[in-house]
Amino acid sequence: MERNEALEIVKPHLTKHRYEHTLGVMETAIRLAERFGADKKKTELAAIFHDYAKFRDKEEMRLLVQNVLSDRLILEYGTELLHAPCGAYYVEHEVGINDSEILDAIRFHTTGRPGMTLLDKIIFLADYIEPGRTFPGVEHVRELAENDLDAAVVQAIENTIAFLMKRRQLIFPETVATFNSLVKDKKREK
Ligand code: DGI
Ligand code: FE
Ligand code: FE
Repeated sequence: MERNEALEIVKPHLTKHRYEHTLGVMETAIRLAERFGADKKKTELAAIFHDYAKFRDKEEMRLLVQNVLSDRLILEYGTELLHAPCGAYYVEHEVGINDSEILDAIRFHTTGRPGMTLLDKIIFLADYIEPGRTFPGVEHVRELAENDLDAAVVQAIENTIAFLMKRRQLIFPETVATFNSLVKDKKREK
């Protein structure tokens, strides 16, 4: 699928602000793919569709997770997490993309997962550092992403977990498992 066709499909599902975020993620992700050697077409499509379900009805997504995706746990951690796994499902069944690497990058773009693929990391990070993002500490993650993808991902996760803790929000166990997995990989390198 060509870029413009994909953008036309996703556009009506997003607000103007979220569409601009998506363009930022796409451009950032492609730059990361060039730098770290990922497939550019897969990166482009995963980025374009990563927030496809951001504005879907929450109740519809809860039912999908419960009845079709059979994931009880995620339902206990607030509604923000739903759009990632539900997005992967809708992109497969409504848009017709069936590449499992693209679908996984969408599925895990909010929480990560232990043993993230290169494409997972690129989409996760591009979502965090695209030019429209202004979180405290984002500039440091952008610098890390210049030459150490894993260091950048682990820093983004640290920031997210700290942000959630400060607000007394629940931390999804897979987010912590992703952090642990990256820290273990780092220790093994030494
Ligand atoms: O969809 P975006 O806004 O572009 O970004 P995203 O998919 O990373 O979603 C960010 C939201 O997800 C933000 O509100 C924090 C929330 N989030 C990320 N990790 C966790 C989480 N929420 C909970 N409860 N637990 C997590 O581990
Ligand atoms: Fe998202
Ligand atoms: Fe996003």
